Amino acid sequence: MEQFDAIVVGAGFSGLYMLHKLREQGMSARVYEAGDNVGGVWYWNRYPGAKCDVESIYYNYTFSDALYKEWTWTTRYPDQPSILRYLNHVADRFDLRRDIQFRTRVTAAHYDEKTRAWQVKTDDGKTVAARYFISGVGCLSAANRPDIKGLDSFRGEVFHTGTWPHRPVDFTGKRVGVIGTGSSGIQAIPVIAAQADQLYVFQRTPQYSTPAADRPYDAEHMREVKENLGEIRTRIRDSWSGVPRSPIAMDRSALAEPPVQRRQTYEAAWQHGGWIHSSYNDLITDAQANETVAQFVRDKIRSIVKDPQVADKLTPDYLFGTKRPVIDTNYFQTYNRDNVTLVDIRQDPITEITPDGVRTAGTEYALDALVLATGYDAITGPLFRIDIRGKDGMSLQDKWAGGKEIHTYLGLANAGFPNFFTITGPQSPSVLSNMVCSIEQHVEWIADCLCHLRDEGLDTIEATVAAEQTWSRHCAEVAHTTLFPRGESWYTGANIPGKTMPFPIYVAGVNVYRGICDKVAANGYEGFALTRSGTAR
Ligand code: NA7
Repeated sequence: MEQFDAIVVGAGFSGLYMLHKLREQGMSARVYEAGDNVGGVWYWNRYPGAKCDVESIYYNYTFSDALYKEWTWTTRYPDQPSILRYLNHVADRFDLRRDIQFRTRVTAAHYDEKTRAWQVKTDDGKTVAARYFISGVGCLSAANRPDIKGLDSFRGEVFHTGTWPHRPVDFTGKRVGVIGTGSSGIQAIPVIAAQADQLYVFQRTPQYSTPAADRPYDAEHMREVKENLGEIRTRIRDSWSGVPRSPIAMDRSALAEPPVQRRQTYEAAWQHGGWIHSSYNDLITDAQANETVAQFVRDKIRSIVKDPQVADKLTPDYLFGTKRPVIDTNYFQTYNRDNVTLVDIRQDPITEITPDGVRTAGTEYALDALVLATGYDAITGPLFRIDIRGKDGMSLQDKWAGGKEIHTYLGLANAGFPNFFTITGPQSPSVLSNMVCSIEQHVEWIADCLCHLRDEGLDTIEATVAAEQTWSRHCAEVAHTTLFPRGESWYTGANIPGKTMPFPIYVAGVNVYRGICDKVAANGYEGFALTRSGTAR
């Protein structure tokens, strides 16, 4: 059986950097990747209009000055082709591909207590062994194909935004249906509307979305940025979300300002584009403050959408930001087009999909193509697709009661699963942060940890049950100081029938979180049991 120091799953931002760090430290590693090239979620997410909503200059690695200097982003928000080009460049620049096995899915990883190694099985029928098993599967990589009666009978083409084909898709002259209005749907809808003959949008829940105000970066700005990576890195790391914010905006309460001034602040944020919820410091902790921004966005929707009945259907009534907020390019404007019809499937539910289209209780919509913008089995979904078993054959799925009870230490490690690390795992800042910032932090922490084990001649590291309980409790306590757990969203599995999760994200901020992780390491990996040749330390 082939043996490695580490096996890494996934060749997205996490897996690529993890591989680079492992190599730098002289460790042998193999990355398994299901796709036939690098990119992770950005390899699969090729739907029309796919973009990241973290600004380009922050949504990239900051570990290498040379890499930062040689890459030039051309627009404020990076689109999917640019991100994929960037990750291909990283893979080539650091010569990563030779340790990545593409077109291979990891199906199982079992910890063998006798050899203190992970046995990793892949769908090509092989098994390899490694001391460390590292997940870089991401949080949004298990596509949610909805279980709608008759879906397989549809005669036209069916696409999922998360597994878009790698060939051009042309909707010209076609009648297209889009189910779902999350980030993916909201990005795709204006682009598809401009191409298709008719577009029908099947909306279950309306969204708060604000303009991205995407624009080209000018050359002078990029030059300055490249000269200042050190400062940018510090601002990223010192922020709450991994995206630097204006400190002036962040230290004010929305309720402390008179309504006229508050509206001016929101208007300025709306015009500037991007995340409006960082305008004040209590929009996500105080329901009354939250209502001020929610009402502002509702008014905007009503002012943009000409048909008041359509505007009503598009207007959300829940807490702002508890469902992942979205930024868009001409989303609400798209409903003013003659070729776009909004179908509110809460009022008029889809009863089935027929060979010819979508049938609701009231109407039949004839379609040539159907786009499922129905999101992901998020956060736990990608991990549960692998049969991960720790000591005594315990599966991760059982340990977390199918996701109903998540217990981790720092969102990085699990009691009962020695030498297993989850990059951006549940109970870390993950999807409520700039993922690249959180990935770099986790990868560097894991790499330092593995060096420590090697230098000290230690075989295993395993979270203690006590540390895990304390962390999970702390995570929940912090979450409940915010409004996040009150929302119905993929954060808690509300989008998947039968799935419920405790709120799985550590929301004290990437700055606070980094400090905690660093302290754990500085204190000799406090909260972990470290073993050498069978003895616990
Ligand atoms: P999201 O944000 O989960 O959006 C999925 C959308 O699909 C959302 O509007 C869902 O409605 C809708 N949906 C899901 N299942 C169904 C069924 N069965 N019937 C009708 N409508 C359905 O996924 P995205 O891909 O847009 O974005 C994921 C993340 O990627 C995003 O947040 C960013 O972090 C990047 P619901 O709201 O559940 O009622």
